[in-house]
Amino acid sequence: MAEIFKNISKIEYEGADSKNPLAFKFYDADKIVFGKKMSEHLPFAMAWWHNLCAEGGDMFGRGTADKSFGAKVGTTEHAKAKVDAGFEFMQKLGIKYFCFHDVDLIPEADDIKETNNRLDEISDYILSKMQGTDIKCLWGTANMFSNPRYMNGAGSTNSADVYCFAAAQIKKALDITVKLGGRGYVFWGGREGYETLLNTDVKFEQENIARLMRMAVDYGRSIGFKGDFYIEPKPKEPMKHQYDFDAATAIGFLRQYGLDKDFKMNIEANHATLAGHTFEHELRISAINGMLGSIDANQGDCLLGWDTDEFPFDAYSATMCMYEVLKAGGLTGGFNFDAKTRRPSNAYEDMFEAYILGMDTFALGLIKAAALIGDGRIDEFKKQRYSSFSSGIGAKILSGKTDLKELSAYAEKLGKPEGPSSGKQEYLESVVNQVLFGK
Ligand code: XLS
Ligand code: NI
Ligand code: NI
Repeated sequence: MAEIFKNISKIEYEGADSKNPLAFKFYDADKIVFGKKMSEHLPFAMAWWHNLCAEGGDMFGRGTADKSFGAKVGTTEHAKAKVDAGFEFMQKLGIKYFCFHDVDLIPEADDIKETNNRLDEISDYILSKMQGTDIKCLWGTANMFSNPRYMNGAGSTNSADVYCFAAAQIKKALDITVKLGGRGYVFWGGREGYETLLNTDVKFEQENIARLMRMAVDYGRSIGFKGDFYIEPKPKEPMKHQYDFDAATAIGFLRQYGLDKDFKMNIEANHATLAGHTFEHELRISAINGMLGSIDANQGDCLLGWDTDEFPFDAYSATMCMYEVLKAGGLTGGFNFDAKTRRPSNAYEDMFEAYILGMDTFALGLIKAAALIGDGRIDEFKKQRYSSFSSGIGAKILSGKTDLKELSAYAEKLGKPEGPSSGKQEYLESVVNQVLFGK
């Protein structure tokens, strides 16, 4: 089969001084950082939809990038050409995983039976491409937001018939995920939410979503899926209000419906900021609840109020992300670049340069997070900050063997509390800068 990205050869690590746009400056796959190879800390994945399907269209204009890969768009040949392009792309970058929606792989037919036949054919083709490479599937998902039938939601729809189509898509997407050896299965509830309470029974809708997820778990386990199911929280867009607002909300939902043993979070940076949180906040909330699963690696724009899905460039944010990931002992999933090149970045080289940027940014984040932990000042400060709970009345509080009467008597005796001590935020921020830019 003909090479698609002809003038681009395998991307190599050349180091921080390299001026070669098609080389890694920080991502050195085999380099050991924090006890493991960089490639093991950072299982990167290619997002089929942005990289192989999206042509850069927006609300005001059509696409600018050619993603035909030499075939007529909308045909089976094109679906296969995307597979060829995707595998060549991943191999040239040394990316070991991909993520997909069902309808990223093939053009959706009017009849779901025909769509499923096409999915069988293309997944056979993907499987044959996987053989002889070390490329694997990170996660699959069903697109239950683009087709007009989902205008009132998928699991949250008011139509029992539409609900069955959602079930059918999930069943097939799970079949394909298992066939391709996927590590995870994602639910992103793009249309699971509402525009107005005037027409919406929130409790009914949420219970129905939970029923669908329960059926997905039961079916997945019955066909041998051992991986994690993920909820990818996002507060808004396309809906005004989406049920999986943020990690805390999604975790509460999973616990409420007894789904917490099978699910974890897939945290997307841009969704975190849309929810009014930092990326690291969402990671920390997931981690402390034992639910940090996977990451959609991208970034938003603080001047724009929507999901801009930019390639990660912010080294501070990547450092704080990797600090959380290292502290949590790693991910069960990976780092999926749910990101697209800007509309005017429409050449093949831009696809590569975008991934190089993303991979280098996370490599930098990893190196700097490991250095922050190695430096120790931040962790030590945090430990000290809570030290009043390690002895005396503090230790008694933690033991649970006290009550309001005793604590009140203690306070009265003191008259006035000692401390609390300074939070020292500015000092800690300067430690971060010193570690990031000191050498
Ligand atoms: C959209 C979501 C989507 C999910 C997969 O905002 O990020 O791309 O990752 O359905
Ligand atoms: Ni995403
Ligand atoms: Ni998103």
